[in-house]
Amino acid sequence: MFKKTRIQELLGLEYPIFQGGMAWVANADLAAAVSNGGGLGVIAAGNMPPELLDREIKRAKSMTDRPFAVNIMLMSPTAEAAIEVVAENRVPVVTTGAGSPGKVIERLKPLGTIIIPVIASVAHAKRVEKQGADAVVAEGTEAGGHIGELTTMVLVPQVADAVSIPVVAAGGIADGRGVVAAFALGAEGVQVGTRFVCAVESPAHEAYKRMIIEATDRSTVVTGRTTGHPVRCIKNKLTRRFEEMEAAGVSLEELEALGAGKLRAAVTDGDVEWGSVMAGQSAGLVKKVQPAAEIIKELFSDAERILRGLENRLE
Ligand code: TUI
Repeated sequence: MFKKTRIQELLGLEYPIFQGGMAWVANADLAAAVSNGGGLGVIAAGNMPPELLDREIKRAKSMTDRPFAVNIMLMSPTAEAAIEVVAENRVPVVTTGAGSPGKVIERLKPLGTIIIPVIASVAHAKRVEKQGADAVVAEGTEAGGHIGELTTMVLVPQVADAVSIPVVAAGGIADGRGVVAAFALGAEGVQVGTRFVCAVESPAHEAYKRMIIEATDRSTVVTGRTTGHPVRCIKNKLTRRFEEMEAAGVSLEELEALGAGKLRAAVTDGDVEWGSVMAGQSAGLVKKVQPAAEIIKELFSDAERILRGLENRLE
């Protein structure tokens, strides 16, 4: 077995693994299944109305006694309301994404909330450490959804060198090999998104799960670079239309209108042709739908086996 990392000590986790805070996918059912499996389950506030977030937090509490987190998507118009719902419910851990978490830290740190921002650069990691973050998730561009520029391979070791708080690696990790690689790069934990979309307990539509399972190495594409908000999705009619419109130089408003509501259409209604099928490059590594607890066990038993194999390569 692995020695406990600072991330496990900080959060009281059996395994050093977070579930990604994926909008519309990361609900109470998935979060509770991951937490009950020994990882950190995460409810994504996304664009949820505050009443719905409140309901999901209470539902998660009824399904698990273990710690779970809420992810606050900072670009969302509902972010401020989400901070208040998290405060009222005394959620023990918050992860943030897609922006600067200053307000989250200011409001929630005095309540004792553990705050773990997702960052995509060394500068941002240093800034949040100074602001009082307890750890960071360093997310490479292999990840799904809204992404930064740097790969996990180069981001994680540079962030690990630059900060003294624990680093969790994200982006491209979907199996035991990825876990070992993340630890080799200086991470003390991993965050996994795409593989948990395909958990039995994930509410994603069957068609969404099937699209991930059928994906290969080059199935994803990044659109929206011209808007300043690049997003990685599985290629479909929507991403092709997006590429055409970006090439034609249409306005930001038109591009935003094309994207509006499309993630929910894919996740909830299963519209995988015209919906936004956000997924990481690791989709090509995801082979089946499995219970979340089984995914976690498999990742870490494979990681252990791989490490022992590596040790045998030493003279
Ligand atoms: O946030 C994510 N992934 C997401 S959010 C999302 S919802 C969405 N839908 C449509 C368009 C855009 C978003 C889907 N996937 N991951 C965490 C993440 N954070 N990745 C990159 C960043 C990030 C980027 C810039 C964090 C901070 C930042 O700048 C901070 C600053 O102020 O310098």
